[in-house]
Amino acid sequence: MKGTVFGTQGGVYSIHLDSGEVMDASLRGRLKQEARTGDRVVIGDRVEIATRRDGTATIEAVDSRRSQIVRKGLGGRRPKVVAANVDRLVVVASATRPEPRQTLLDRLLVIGEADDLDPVLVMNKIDLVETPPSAPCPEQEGEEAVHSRLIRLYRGIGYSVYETSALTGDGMPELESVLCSGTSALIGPSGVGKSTLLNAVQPGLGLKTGELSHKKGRGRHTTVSARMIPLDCGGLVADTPGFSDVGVWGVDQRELEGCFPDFHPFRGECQFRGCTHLHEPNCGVQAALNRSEVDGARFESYRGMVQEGPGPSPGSPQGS
Ligand SMILES: Nc1nc2c(ncn2[C@@H]2O[C@H](COP(=O)(O)OP(=O)(O)OP(=O)(O)O)[C@@H](O)[C@H]2O)c(=O)[nH]1
Ligand SMILES: [Mg+2]
Ligand SMILES: [Zn+2]
Repeated sequence: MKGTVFGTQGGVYSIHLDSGEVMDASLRGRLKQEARTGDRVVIGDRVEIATRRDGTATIEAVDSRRSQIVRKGLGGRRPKVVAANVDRLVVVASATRPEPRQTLLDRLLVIGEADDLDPVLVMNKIDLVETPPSAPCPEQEGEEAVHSRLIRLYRGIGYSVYETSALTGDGMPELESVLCSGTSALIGPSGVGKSTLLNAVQPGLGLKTGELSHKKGRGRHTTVSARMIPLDCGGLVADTPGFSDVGVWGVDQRELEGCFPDFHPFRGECQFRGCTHLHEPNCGVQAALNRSEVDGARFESYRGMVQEGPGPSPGSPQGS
């Protein structure tokens, strides 16, 4: 019997069989060995299930993945496969509480670009920053707010940016139309409202959500394990645990450069083939940067990722 892994917890895998039935299964011995080092079975994986006479079920085999979302913690922690066979990466940030951080968003977008996951961006909690039309707009006097600058930046690059409020429902129909087709995965920092957004898309899901910590206004890592959720409207969507930092795994420099669509129009102007845009003379991307046609902070994100290097691959034995 074939099925898809919808959840994993403590060695128990929740499987949705293609027949529509839902069952728990454990890993077959051989796979268990591999699981210890290799993220062998994650949500979204297509698996072969066998049932024993006593009614228990085991995962006998795992299909090769069409795509996988990989993230690594900073500080050399082993990379982790978050979800498999996803069509679309939905990067979620909040306009405030917590404040959006561009370095983190750039990295998450690169993860999406590297695996051709059509990344889109959600700027949630827009209700906390909206100024009523009648009130004088404080933003016109001072500097542009961080979230507004980021929305403008990413739209300028060509990304779809959805401004939402799970609280008031603003922007939700647009987000729903994205999530209701294919398989999406929501990723982003803790506390931005990933689970709350899904509860709003489908009332009754009852996903656990958490208040921010009062002191730092950060999320409290409420969602502890990733889950695949079938939406009544047709899509499949993964809710994943938030995190505070993310490295970019396994993307080497040549590939990385291709993960910045904002560099593309200028690459043709580089004098050297395979230009890294970091130190070569007559570089089209550097020239665009000097003309402010490439965002300075985006370029710094790129430089940081190149310097960090590709790191180990997921599933490689620890310490190698
Ligand atoms: N004002 C406002 N608050 C929101 C909105 N969306 C979520 N929140 C609140 O933000 C807090 C965190 O929401 P969660 O859904 O738990 O955040 P999460 O991204 O799933 O967090 P992790 O599971 O820790 O990764 C909760 O107190 C929510 O009520 C929104 O659109 N507006
Ligand atoms: Mg959550
Ligand atoms: Zn160049």
